[in-house]
Amino acid sequence: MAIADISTRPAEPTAAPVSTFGGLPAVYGEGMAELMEWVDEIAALTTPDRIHWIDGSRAENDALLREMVAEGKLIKLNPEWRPGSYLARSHPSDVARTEGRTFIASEKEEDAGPTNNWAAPDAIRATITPLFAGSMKGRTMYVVPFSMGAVGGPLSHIGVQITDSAYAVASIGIMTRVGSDVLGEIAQGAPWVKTVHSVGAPLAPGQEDVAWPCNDEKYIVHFPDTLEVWSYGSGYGGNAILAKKCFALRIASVIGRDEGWLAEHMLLIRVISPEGKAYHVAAAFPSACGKTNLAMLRPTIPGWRVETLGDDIAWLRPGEDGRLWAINPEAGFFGVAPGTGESTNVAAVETLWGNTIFTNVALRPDGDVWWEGLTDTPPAQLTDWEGNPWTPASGRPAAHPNSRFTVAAAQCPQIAPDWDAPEGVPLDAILFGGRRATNVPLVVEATDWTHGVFMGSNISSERTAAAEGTVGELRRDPFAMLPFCGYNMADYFGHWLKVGQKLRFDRAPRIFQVNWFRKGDDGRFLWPGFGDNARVIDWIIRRVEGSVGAVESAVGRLPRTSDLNLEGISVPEADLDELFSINTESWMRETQLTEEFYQTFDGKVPAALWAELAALRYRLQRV
Ligand code: SAT
Ligand code: MN
Repeated sequence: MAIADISTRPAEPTAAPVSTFGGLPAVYGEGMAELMEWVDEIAALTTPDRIHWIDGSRAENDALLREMVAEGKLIKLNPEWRPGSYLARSHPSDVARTEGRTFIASEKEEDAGPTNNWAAPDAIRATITPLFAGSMKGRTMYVVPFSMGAVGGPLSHIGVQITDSAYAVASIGIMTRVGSDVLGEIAQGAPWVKTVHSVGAPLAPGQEDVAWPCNDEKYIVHFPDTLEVWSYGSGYGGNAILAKKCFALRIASVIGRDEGWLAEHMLLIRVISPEGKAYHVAAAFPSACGKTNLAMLRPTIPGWRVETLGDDIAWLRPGEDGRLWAINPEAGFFGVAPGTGESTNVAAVETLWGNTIFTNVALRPDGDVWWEGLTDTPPAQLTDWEGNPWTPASGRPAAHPNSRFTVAAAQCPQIAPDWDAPEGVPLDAILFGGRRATNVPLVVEATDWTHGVFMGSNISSERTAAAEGTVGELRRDPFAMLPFCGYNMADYFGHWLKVGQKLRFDRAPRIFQVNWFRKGDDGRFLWPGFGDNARVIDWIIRRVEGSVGAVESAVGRLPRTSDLNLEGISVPEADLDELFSINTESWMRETQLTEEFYQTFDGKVPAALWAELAALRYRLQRV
């Protein structure tokens, strides 16, 4: 549905009521009234100078970017190297999501659970409403209707973000489907989630703006009972692109709980075997485990191919056929730049050829960008992410460790041609990963869905590089969802079990745990990783096909060395043995840690998972 008239930025602010400023979208239908009313309400609270309804057009985006360059908020990169691309430098205090300032404001505290910051809804509204009062003064308030998943798709959901950050608007334009056809859905009565964002930096008349407005005080507040997000004070990443972690994970996990599906922190790929058969794999990894690399894997073994469907979030819904169907609700990648290079992830490097917004990376004198790991040697005369001259002798990184690229998924050279198909893809396997120096084998297959859920609930990474036979301090990140689950994680474990019951046992995806990071006694990684992880995927797919063997162990099904495709690499036999060795004593200690972790949930962890823990202990002691 088209919008006849989009409000534009007038030369002079007027005293007219903001809600009538400029043109309003000419989309009619029952649903529009509620949206208009809400926009009026937020404008009355935040008192912006202008309101701009975003239509998602190319011309609008170009104008927005031009304006940000003129205001010094973006640096246009040299089009010869990086066409259509820009560099943003954030305030040095606003460089990442702020989990300590992120709240779940459910009516009941036990619905947030021990892993979330809970706030009483009324109390936190009373705290943040005064902060939003007048917070957009002197600025433009943008109204951004967006769809997660193809517009109108059976697994898709709609949201609207109100924001006073043009950088956020440009980012949402890449990360989601934005525009007037979404308004058409709203007009026809589709439900939508309300998200409000302000950088918290009102401008007095005549006051000059800064390159990255933000506020020292930050609040990222989720209201799962009313499906709202309110974010104040930050312009960065998931704090500002509310469609991402706030909506597509925290709020969507609550919607999924109520509707019988799962919102997951997972990459999504299609693996094509040498016989040309396609399989779909979703995988959850905590941060710093190579998730983006796996999402864009280039297999080292001949005949295998990987197509990318998503790199961060997957929504999984049981289908009428008894299979679990998945979509990537996003439309772009918001990826960590450092460590992305020709040798680690060539597909990502190729994706970034142009039309990319970089944030907090280094600038080259020729107007291109650089970050640690893009090339082995840094180019000369770099400017660091804070705008200062930089050389390798500077003793600090040139790009911020959490510097990012924001780019359309469609630019990935190995994106699946049907990556945005509304119905998604049926899953064949689910992987849970972690960064474990000890205990966890390179790959292990769960015996059934419940065992797989048990594995997911135990994802963790070692804080310290532990020696073989000991467990280091574990940073627990169940399902890689610890900061992203919008409700009590013990209830979430239970919901995973329930979703499994809706699948046909012979059509449910198989569940596997993987660990690319196991170390030998000497602290060496035992597995080459990267493209060779395709060898692990090979075994997983062959297990799904039923064409390769496994042996039972106390912790699940393991490949024998002869079951793995090891052609073309030389991993010493002793290393292979160690990659799959189960140290009973060390595992028993780990079960103790699991028990302590489960106990933090006040008796809410499902009995089926306690039974898995007991069964694991029984099997460990039997061997
Ligand atoms: O900033 S985001 O939340 O979008 C990315 C991340 O922290 O994982
Ligand atoms: Mn993520």
